[in-house]
Amino acid sequence: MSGLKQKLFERIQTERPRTERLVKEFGNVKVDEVTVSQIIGGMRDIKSLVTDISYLDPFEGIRFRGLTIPEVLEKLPKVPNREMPYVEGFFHFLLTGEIPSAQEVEEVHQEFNSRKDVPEYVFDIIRAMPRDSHPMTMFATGIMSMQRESIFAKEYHKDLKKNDYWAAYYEDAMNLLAKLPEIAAFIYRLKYRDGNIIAGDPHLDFGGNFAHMMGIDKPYDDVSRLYFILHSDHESGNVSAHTGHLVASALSDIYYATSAMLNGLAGPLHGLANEEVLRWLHGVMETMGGKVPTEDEMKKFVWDTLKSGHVIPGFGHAVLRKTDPRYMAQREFCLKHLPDDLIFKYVDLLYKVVPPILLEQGKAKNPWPNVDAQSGVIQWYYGVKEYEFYTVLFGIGRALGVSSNIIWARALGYPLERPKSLTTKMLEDAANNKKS
Ligand code: HAX
Repeated sequence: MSGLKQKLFERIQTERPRTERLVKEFGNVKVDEVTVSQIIGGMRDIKSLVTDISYLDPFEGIRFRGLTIPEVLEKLPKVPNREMPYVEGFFHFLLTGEIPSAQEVEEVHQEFNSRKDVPEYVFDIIRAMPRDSHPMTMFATGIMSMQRESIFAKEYHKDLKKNDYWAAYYEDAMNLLAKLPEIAAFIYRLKYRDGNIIAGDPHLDFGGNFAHMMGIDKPYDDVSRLYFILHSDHESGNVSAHTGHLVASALSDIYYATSAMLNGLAGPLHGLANEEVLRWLHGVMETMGGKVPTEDEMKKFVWDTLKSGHVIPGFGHAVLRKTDPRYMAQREFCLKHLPDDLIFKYVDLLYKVVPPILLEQGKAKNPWPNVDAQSGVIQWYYGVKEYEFYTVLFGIGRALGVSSNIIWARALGYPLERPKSLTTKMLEDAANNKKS
């Protein structure tokens, strides 16, 4: 058993009794009440999921395993002579809650290396798709096509015990995660670089190798590490994480669950917002003839967008009630590496102009920018100008968090997810009962 799997196994032994005791001794304790507007309104804020991988406080932002983003970036082992931590070490941390040693990071790196070869049929399938297919469709399809490799799906039919499900999911997750950078870079180079594919370099770490296969020089390796870490998890109620959790709760394997979660991430109200931000900004730039608009000009663009019935992409959030710390981490990167970039200046101006407008409009509960407002700017600056691709980058990161959550859900024996539906008449009856 690998070091990471052994550590995870030990952690599972100490965590299982906590969950079992909660259900057995405190199963009837009330945690929350549910209102009609929550039922109709997308289940906002109903406390009905459990995860220890990350927690999202509306006013503080995300903590991964108890650490804020600045703490994660400071405490996790860094790639020598680079600013950002190893993605491998971060995944170890998400899974076990422990900051890995350099040796443990190296072990995860070796484990990914031994599992990274992508079956040729995956490339054939992606190649056979119409070239104008969205990269997210190609990514989800490539992953889905590998479902035949699932160890869990095979072992399930061979007397696999429920307590051991997690171990088969772990194997599937490691096999899949190791291949994601190459599949994503393949899609990018196939679609946008005339199919000029760059082979991976096994000596490079997860983020470094991805940058290498994309064909982009330093510091794009650090950009990739930062991206994958920031986008990994946002507790488990967001569309992508929740989709992955839901699908795997039917004991669908990690390939089914990951391609499903990517399909959720591909929506413009979720991960696709990073593409939408750049599309919207370029509309503004075109109208402005490439110059930075004045504050008043930018305000007019924002109001025009709202009046046309569209949302301002990259602003607002279902849970957060402050500027997203993932936005701030990327902003810091921009201030350090690309302070004079034209699009960064646009985004900076939006940071000033949009929140007061959304407040004045009085609809959005959170007028502040989210992760997607800033992420495309950095990609564009380093040459990834095909903004359709940005959500794929989000997807690689999100797969780290979704896999961690799914492995733990199986380890703790969470059952099939199945909330109860009511009819509209039943809600009306409940409302009338309350009135009388
Ligand atoms: N621009 C304009 N209107 C907005 C808005 C924005 N950025 N954010 C919210 N609103 C509107 C909503 O559309 C809604 O209007 P209606 O009542 O007419 O339907 C109203 O304000 C109340 O919405 P809310 O309760 O504040 O927000 P929700 O929880 O319903 O939705 C969203 C959260 C993120 C979907 C929303 O803020 C939005 O559409 N933002 C723009 C798209 C975006 O940036 N998405 C990425 C979010 C982060 C993420 O998941 N990344 O992957």
